[in-house]
Order: sequence, then C-alpha cells, then structure tokens
Amino acid sequence: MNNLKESMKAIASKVDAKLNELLKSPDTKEKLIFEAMRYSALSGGKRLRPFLVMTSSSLFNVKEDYALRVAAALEMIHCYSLIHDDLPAMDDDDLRRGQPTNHKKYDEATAILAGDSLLTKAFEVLADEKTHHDPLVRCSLVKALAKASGANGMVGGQVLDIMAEDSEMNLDDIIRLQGLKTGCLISFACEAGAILGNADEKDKHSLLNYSRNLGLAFQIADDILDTEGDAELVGKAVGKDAEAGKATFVSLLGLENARQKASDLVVQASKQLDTFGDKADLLKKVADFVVKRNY
Ligand code: GRG
Repeated sequence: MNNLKESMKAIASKVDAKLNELLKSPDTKEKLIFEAMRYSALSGGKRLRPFLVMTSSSLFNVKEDYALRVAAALEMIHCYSLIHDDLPAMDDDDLRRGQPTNHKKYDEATAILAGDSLLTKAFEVLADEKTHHDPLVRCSLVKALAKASGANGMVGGQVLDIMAEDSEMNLDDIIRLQGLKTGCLISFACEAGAILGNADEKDKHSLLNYSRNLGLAFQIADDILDTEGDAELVGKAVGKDAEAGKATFVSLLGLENARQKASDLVVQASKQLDTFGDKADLLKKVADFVVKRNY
C-alpha cells in the first residue's frame, strides 16, 4: 500500500500543478469566476479519476503531459458535478472536501457558472493539440468524455438519483443508477489511457471490465462510508441517504454482504488486468484502496 499512497500523492501533486496552469486567472473584471472554479478544482480530494487516467496511460507508454492534460480535464468534470450536486436544488450540502461548498463560499449563481465553466473548459483542454498530436485521438477523447458525462452517463444517473427519492428501488435499479452516476466517469478514466495509447480491442475490453467492477466497488464503499464513516474524515455530511429514505447497497444488502460484494468486485477487477502483467500493479492496488479507504 505504501508505494500506492506515494504514487497517489505524486500524481495528485502533478495534477494540481496542471490544473493550476490550465485554470490561470486573467486580471480582468470577471476574474471572480476563475476564483470560484479554482476554489473547487484545487481543493484537494483523492484525485482517484486522474490517478486512473495516469496509470492506465502508463500501460501504453503514453507521453506524461498528454495523460496529465486528460487527467486534469476529467477532474474538472468531476469537480463541476460536485459543485452542482451540492446546490440547494440538488443535495443541498454545506461541506465538501472539508470546506464550505462552492455556493456557500460564493453564491448560487456563481456556483452554477463555476460548474458550467469547468465543464466547458474540460472539452477545450481535450480538443487542444497539446493533448495529443493526432486529431482523431483528440476527437475520440472528446466523444468518450461527452458520452460519459451527459444524459447517457453521469447526468442520466443523477436524474435517476433524484427520482429515487420517490420510488422503490431494487438492487438492479441501484446498480444501473450508480453505473451511470459514478461508474461512467471511472470507466472513462481507464478508457482514456487506452484511447491515448491506441490500444487494441482486447486491451480496451480488459480495461473496461476492470473499470466496471471498480466503479461498482467504489459506490458500495461510498454507501458504507455514508453509513458508518466519520464526517470529518470524509469531508462531507454522512447518513443523508438513510435520512432521505433512499435505497442504497447497504440498505438492500446489509453491511456485511455489502462489504463482501465490494471485495468480490475487487478480485474480479484485478483478474481483468492479468493480461498486462506487473505493469498493472498500481491499478490492482488502487482497486483494493477503493474499498478499504475511510475517506
Ligand atoms: C450534478 C450533473 C451532476 C451530476 C452529479 C457524480 C455526481 C452526479 C454527484 C456527486 C455526488 C456524490 C457524493 C456522489 C457519490 C459518489 C461520488 C462521486 C463521490 C465523490 O467522489 P470522490 O470520493 O471525491 O472521488 P473526491 O473529493 O475524493 O474527489
């Protein structure tokens, strides 16, 4: 685990530096929006998705700066989703990553616009020739990230999540909801390495299967943290799903079965990577971290 923690830290600091560069604020009247974007994008977090972009890219010897730009773009999308998810119209949260949420620090209009501009900036970064010399690769990245974040992906999952407050959900419903809401971005993170590295179909398929198992394990772990996690460590309010009467993996499976399911998924995820040999060690270790984390 130690070498995983060190690698996660090293990648997080490179991603922070890239975000800092890409979100440089101009000295103009509207610089408030850059401040609000930077407030959320540079506020810590595990940087799990960027880590997956970097480690999946390293399987295919992708140039580090190409991968870093994609990692930063993906984190911008993730941060936009957190800002909008915290708004009063959605989850109405006051705390994120241990800090006041964007609309608490600024105001609702600024938070909506900060989310919007992180979303659009991400695609500006992907389309830039600095992200890959081949325009077809850049186009594939744009298409894959748009699909993963939009109505067929994360936004679709968020819609199901909102509807879940007023409807009965079974295990298959939750798996579909979470697969869209959080799974699609996690899958994109792994797919990005394969796209950047022009991987063959077999390797793409292995990474996709890995990411699907990992995404589900991540969400089960998130539900477990929401049940028994420490709000201070998690950096946000816990217990909100139970309070709202929402079905979760824990409410449907029970705590012990949920834990078992998460660790089975990690085993499944890791198996998919055997084809890559030792090069996939960090991806295997991070799957284990995802279910054992306490934040
Ligand atoms: C508002 C369009 C829109 C989408 C929102 C992904 C999402 C959909 C909302 C995020 C809210 C949330 C708490 C989801 C549960 C799983 C999740 C994505 C947790 C946060 O991700 P981490 O644990 O966070 O990777 P850090 O802070 O480490 O980046």
